[in-house]
Amino acid sequence: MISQWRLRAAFAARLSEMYGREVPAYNTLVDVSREVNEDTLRAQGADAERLGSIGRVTAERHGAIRVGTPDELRQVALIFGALGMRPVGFYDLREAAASAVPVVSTAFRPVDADELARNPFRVFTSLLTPADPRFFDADLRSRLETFLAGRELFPPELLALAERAEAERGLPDDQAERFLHLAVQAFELSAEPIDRAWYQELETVSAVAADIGGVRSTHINHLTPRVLDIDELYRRMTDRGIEMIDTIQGPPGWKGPDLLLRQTSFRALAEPRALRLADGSVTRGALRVRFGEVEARGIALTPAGRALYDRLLTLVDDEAVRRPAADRTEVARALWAAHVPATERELAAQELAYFTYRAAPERPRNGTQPPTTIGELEARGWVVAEPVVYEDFLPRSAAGIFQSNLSGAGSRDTGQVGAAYDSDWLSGAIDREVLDPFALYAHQQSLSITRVGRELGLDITHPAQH
Ligand code: OOG
Ligand code: NI
Repeated sequence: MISQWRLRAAFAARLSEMYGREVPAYNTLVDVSREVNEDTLRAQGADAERLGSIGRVTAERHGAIRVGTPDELRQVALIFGALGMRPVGFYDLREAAASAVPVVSTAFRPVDADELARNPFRVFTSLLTPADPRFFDADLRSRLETFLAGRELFPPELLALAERAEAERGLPDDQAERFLHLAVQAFELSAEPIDRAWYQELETVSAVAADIGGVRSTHINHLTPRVLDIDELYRRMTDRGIEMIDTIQGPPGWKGPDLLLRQTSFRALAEPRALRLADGSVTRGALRVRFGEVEARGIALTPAGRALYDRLLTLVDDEAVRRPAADRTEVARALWAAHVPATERELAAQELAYFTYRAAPERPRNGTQPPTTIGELEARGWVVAEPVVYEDFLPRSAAGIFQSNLSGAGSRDTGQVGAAYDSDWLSGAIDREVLDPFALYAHQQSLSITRVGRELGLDITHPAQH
C-alpha cells in the first residue's frame, strides 16, 4: 500500500519532471534555486533552516492550474484529496487584478504539521467565472458554458482511483502507479488543435479566459520552487539573461524576519501549439501562457498582522502616487522599518504572527516561579518559540503574477455588477469545506501551548485570537 503522502511526493516529483521536459527554463529555475539554497545554508548555517529544513525546502513546490466549471473543480478536489490535500483559502482575483482576470481561486494543500513536513506540495487552483457580466455578456457566457460542459478533463478511471485512494488513505502498488500516470498525464499540454477563432474571441475578454475556456483540456500553468534568498535568485537569473518580471511581489527584503510570501517569475514563453483555422486546416502557431515562478516563504501572520501588511501595501501605493519617481522597493522598506517589529519576539508579543512552543531543554532552576503567559515563559527561558511557516498565497501577489504574464489587459464592463462568489459558495460548489487558513494556524499555535502547558504542569494564558 502506498500512503497518501507518498503518492503526493511522487506526484509532485513526476509533475516536476514532466514540466521540465515541456518548459526547459523551469529546470534552470530549479537549478539556480538549489544553488542559492546551498549558498545560503553555507553562509547562514542553522539560521537558514529556521523556516523549514533544507530537505523540505529543496523538495518544495507549488503548482498552478485553472479550470472552467464547478464540476471540474470538484473532480480536481477529488484528485488532490487522494493526495491528502484539502482546499484552503478563498482568493478573488477579479477584484485584486487591474487586468481582466475572471477567476476565483483556492489552494489545495496538506494541513497537518506532520503532513506538511513530509511533503508540502500545494496547488493554486483557479475557477473561471462565466457568470460575471463584467467580463462575459449573456451570449458569450452561454457559448462558453456549452463548450465547457462538452469537455472531459479527467478520465473516469483516474477519478475512480482517486476515490479509492481517498477512502482507503492510499493505493496498492500497481493502482498507485496507474493513478500517478493518469494524474500527471491530465496536466500535460495537449497537442489537440485549438480553434483559433474561439480562442481569440475569448482572448479579447481575457487571456486567462482563453487559456481556460479556449481549449478542450487543462494543463499545469507553472510549477514553483522555493528559495531561501529570493533577491539573490533574481540577480542570478537576470545575470543568466532570463527576463524576469519587474518586481518581487509581496513584502520587501528588509532586516527583520521573513514574513508571509515573496514571489517573482520569468515571463511566459512562446510555446508551439496547433491551431485550427476557420476552413478546417491546421497550422502551427505559438501561445504565451506558461511561465516560471519562484518564491520565498516567511512567517504566517495573524489577522492583526495581515491587516498591518495590507495597510502597508496601501501606504506604498499612496506614496507611489505622491512621489512617482521614488523607488517602490525603497519606499516599502522604509515603511516596513517604521511599522513592523523587527524581531520574532516582538511579533509574538504584539500577536502579529503565529508561533509554536516547546519546553526549553534547560529551564530555570527549581524554586523559580514560572510566569503564566506564553510571552513571559519564552522571554524567561521556560519555552522555546518556533515560527509557523506561511503555507498559503496572497491575492494581490497572485494577481500580480497573473497580470505580468498576460498578453493583453483584456476588457471589463465596469457598468455591470460582478457576480458574487465567496468561500461558502466555493465550499458548496465542490461539496467540501474550504478551510480558513487563519483558523489552521491558530489551531496549530494553540495546540502547542496546551501541550507545553501540560508538560510543564502550568495553566498558560493563550494569546487572544483576533
Ligand atoms: C495562478 C497565479 C497565482 C501564485 O503563486 O500566487 C499563483 C495562475 O497563474 O494560474 O500561482
Ligand atoms: Ni504560483
